[in-house]
Formats: sequence, structure tokens, C-alpha cells
Amino acid sequence: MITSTAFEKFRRSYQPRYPKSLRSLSNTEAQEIAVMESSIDAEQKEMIKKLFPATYGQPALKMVVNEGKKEEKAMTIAVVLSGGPAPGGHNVICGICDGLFSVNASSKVYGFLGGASGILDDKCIELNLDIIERYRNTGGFDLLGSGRTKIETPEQCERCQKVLEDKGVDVLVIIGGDDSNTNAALLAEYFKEKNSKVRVLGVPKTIDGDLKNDYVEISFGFYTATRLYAELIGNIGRDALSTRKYYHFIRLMGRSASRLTLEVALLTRPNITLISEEIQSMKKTLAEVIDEMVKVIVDRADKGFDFGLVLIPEGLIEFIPEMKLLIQELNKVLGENKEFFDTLSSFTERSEYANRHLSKDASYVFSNLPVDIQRQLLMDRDPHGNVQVSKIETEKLLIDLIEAKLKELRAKGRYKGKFSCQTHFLGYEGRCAAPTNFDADYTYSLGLNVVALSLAGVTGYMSVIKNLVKTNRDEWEAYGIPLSAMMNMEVRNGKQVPVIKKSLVSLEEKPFQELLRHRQNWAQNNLYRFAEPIQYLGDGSVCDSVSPTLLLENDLMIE
Ligand code: FBP
Repeated sequence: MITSTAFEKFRRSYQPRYPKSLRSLSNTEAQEIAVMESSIDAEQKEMIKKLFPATYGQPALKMVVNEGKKEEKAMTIAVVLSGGPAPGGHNVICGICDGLFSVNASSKVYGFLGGASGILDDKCIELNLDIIERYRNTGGFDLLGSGRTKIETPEQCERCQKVLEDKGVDVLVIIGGDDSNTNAALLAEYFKEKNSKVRVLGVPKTIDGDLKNDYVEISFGFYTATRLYAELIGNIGRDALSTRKYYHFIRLMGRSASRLTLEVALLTRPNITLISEEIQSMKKTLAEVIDEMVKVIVDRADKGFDFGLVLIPEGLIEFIPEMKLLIQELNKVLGENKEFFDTLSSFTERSEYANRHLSKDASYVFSNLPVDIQRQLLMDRDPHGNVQVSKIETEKLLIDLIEAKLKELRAKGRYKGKFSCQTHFLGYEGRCAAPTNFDADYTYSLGLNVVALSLAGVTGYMSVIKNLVKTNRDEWEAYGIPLSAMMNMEVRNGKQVPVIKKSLVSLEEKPFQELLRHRQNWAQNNLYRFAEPIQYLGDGSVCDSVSPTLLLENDLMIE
């Protein structure tokens, strides 16, 4: 028998707060407002329009209170949890169940198991209030499980249509990141073209924080995960300060954007923070990145500090120009010749094959990498064609190169310190943490808003909550934003395809500027912030804290 801890029991009783407009869903009305033009260029916009003829150009919707109570018919909603877990996923489902059953108790909610493959395999459970009770305000995606299966072929779409229609599903809800919401958009388009009654909605999830745009202020789970990593890094910082003997190289999840690393840096004040987007935009080579890191280490050694904290975004390797070129070429070679490549069993065969197909420049970079990194770069891509950066030990590559440089400097008498390292990779530790009050409220609101959008009869929309910086949830606002308005064209597996545009760190934005303002001081001194554990009980000033990224973006001060 599964037993609950005292904390779980206490946390279950937490009542999430949500926007006024979602308080009584039979009184909620979706009001059409103008869609802001997306910022992609005209040529890309035309391509998206052509690919989404049935769902492109729909208006943005704002949820407002309409006092005239409506009678709502019973409805069936099916939910999928997709991609990496993020704190709060269970609360989206709780919001959906509570909201839907409150407007019509005869409604049904199905949960497909193991991500989108659950639809293809027709594996689902029917959810009810008893089942969801023990998942309220918990972390994890274990209620249904998750997966990264991509539904893209016409056969897969047809299969989904059949499974969903046979179950009488009115609305399919995909809770996922940019790739999963791209899937939601494609399915919505397919179903509408086929005149199916199944509608599709998306919910913005990812600890990476890169599902963010003019409409989506932040993806759910980002703040809880960053707070958890900040607590751990605060502890590591205090250890470094206590023992004064190690450099801690900490790689942080975030498959592409450095948003998570930037936020954690603002929460912990490390000595070195690498931001992939900055490196890319300044066109820094790997050697230049290493030189800058070495300078900090040498200067610190001169002050007697042979210890420190270094934060490295997981996606770094794809942003260093020469590595980016290499990875793009490898993706193309591996994507186009996948079947043959998969028959090669030894690393030597695989690396020789890849090398033969690379350009001279890319082959040079590849051949000069440590064998472990070569091996990691040749591993399988994820179903969306991405390199699995969580498996690439960039921190070890950096340490190797720094050690070599320090050796040279020592020989010239320009470095007298000690360089002893510990490596860490923080990612899985935070993806299933119990959501902060912010994420518990945010996700529950997203779930209620899914019901409001379902009742409004729309398809191809994302559930969006805005004004998130306000601690009074009455001031939060609920919207429905067309998924196709968030798309751009990108090369995946060597082909141009429509995808939801990822939000990378921009050098002008306020959170990055804040890091720049402190970078020198944090590098040379030991100003670590010992971030406290997430607080669930107590005064609002402690429990209702908000992400520094959000605060800075709203011109508010951070501690
Ligand atoms: P999502 O984009 O699906 O939210 O997942 C993000 C992430 O946590 C990345 O930070 C990381 O690179 C990746 O998932 C790891 O994936 P996996 O769980 O397949 O190892």
C-alpha cells in the first residue's frame, strides 16, 4: 500500500488560487481580442499560413465574467503529459477535473498513459476526483507517465483521430514544451481539416523556461525547478567557501536556451556563469571561452581563492560556433542516413562514417574533441531530431581544456594556484519537485482555463495566464492564444518544419543585463547567495515568491 508522508498530506490540503474570471466556469465567456502579429518575417508567415490553412489567423481570446449562467452539456476531455516532467503537471489535471466536473458532473476526463504514445496504443485511464486527490499540489508526472513520442505521419494522425473519436473525446489537451505544443497545433489542424469533432488545446510546460513569447510570460515548472537547483547550489557554494579547495562545475538543464542557468545565477551569484546565447552572439570560439574562464581562475588564485562556482548551461555546446556547425552537419548526416548508421555497431565504425560525411572544418573540430565527447555527440537524437544534450558532459570538456591552459601558464610562472574540480549535473533532481505556491496556483489556473477554452468550442489554442508577477491572483488574467501564432520555420532532421519558436536569452533583456551588471564583482569575490529551500508554509512574503526573471521583466527589484 502506498502511504503519504505528513508533508504530502499537508500539501494536498493547499487550495490553489486562480483568476477571478475562472471562478465559476459556467459564467466565463471567451471574448475575442486582436491577435498581435507574431514577429517572424513575412516569408515564414506565408509558409505557416499555408501549412495551417484551417487554424491560422484565429483571434486571441480573453476570459471574462458573464453573469448570465449557462447550462453546459457533458463533455469529454483527454489529457496527455508530454516530454520532461515539470513541477505542477498534476495540478493542471486537477484544475481540468475540478473545473469540468463543476460545470457538469456527467463529464469525463481520460488520461492517456506514457505521453502521446498512449493515444496511438489506446492506453488510458478514466480520471475522477478520488484518483486525483492524492496528486493535488504534488510534483511529477507519475499519475499518467510521460513520453517523447511525436505524432507526425498521416497514419499516426489518422490513428489518433480514430482512438479519440471512438472514446467520444471532445477535446485533447497536450501538456508539454515547444515540441509537444507544435504537435498540438499539427493535430488541431489535421482534425479540423478532416471535420473531426475532436479539438486540441496546449498547455505551456517546461523547466527550461524557453516556451515564452509575447503571450506566454513563463512556462510552468520553471520557477520551482530553478528554486530547487538554487538551494542545492547555495549549499555547494557554502561548501566551497568552507573548504576552499574545489571549483564546482555545475551543468544545468535547459536543452537549448540558457534561461534556467541565468535564473539560477541570479538566485545564487556564482563566480562564472556561461550564457550560450551570449557566446553565440559574440561569436566566441571554444578557445576564447576557455581563455576568459582561465582569466577568472588565475585572478582568483592571485587573491588566494582556489575555489569557486561555475554554472554551465546544458545546451552550451550547440551555441559555440564551431560546435554548432559540427552538430548541424552531424544531425544532417545521422538524420539522412539513420537506417544505415544504426547498423554500425562499434564507435570506430560510427565515428569514421560520420567523419567521412563531414565538411573539412567540421571534421577537424570533431577529430580534436575528446573521445568521450565524440561518442556522446554520435548518440541517438530525440524523436524531434535534437541532440540529447543532457548526455553530453560539457563540464568535463571545459575542465580538460582549462587544465591544459593552466599547465601552460604555470610553466611560464603566470599561475601558482591549485585547480581541483568537482562536477555536477543538475536537472532530474528538480523536474519533479513539489510545486511552489506560484506553480501550484499557476498550473491549477491553466487547467481551469483549459475547461473555459473547451466550453468556448475552440481548437488549436494554448491556455495562457498573464499578469503572473502579481501575488494577488485576482489580478491574474486568462487567455486563449492560437498556437499557429507562436510558430516559425526551423531546420529539424535536415528539413524545414514549422515549430513553436523557442525563446532564447537576448542580450538586451533585463535579466541578462542584471547578470552583466554583477558579473565582475561576483567573479572576483565570494558573494554566493545561500538560497533558502522552497517554503510552503508561512507568510506570503516567503511562500509566494516570484521568479527573478519575471520580476526584472516587470521592472521590479530582486533581492
Ligand atoms: P521538455 O522540453 O520536454 O520540458 O524537457 C526539458 C528537459 O528537462 C531538458 O532540460 C533536458 O535536456 C531534457 O528534458 C532531458 O530529457 P530526457 O528526460 O529525455 O532525458
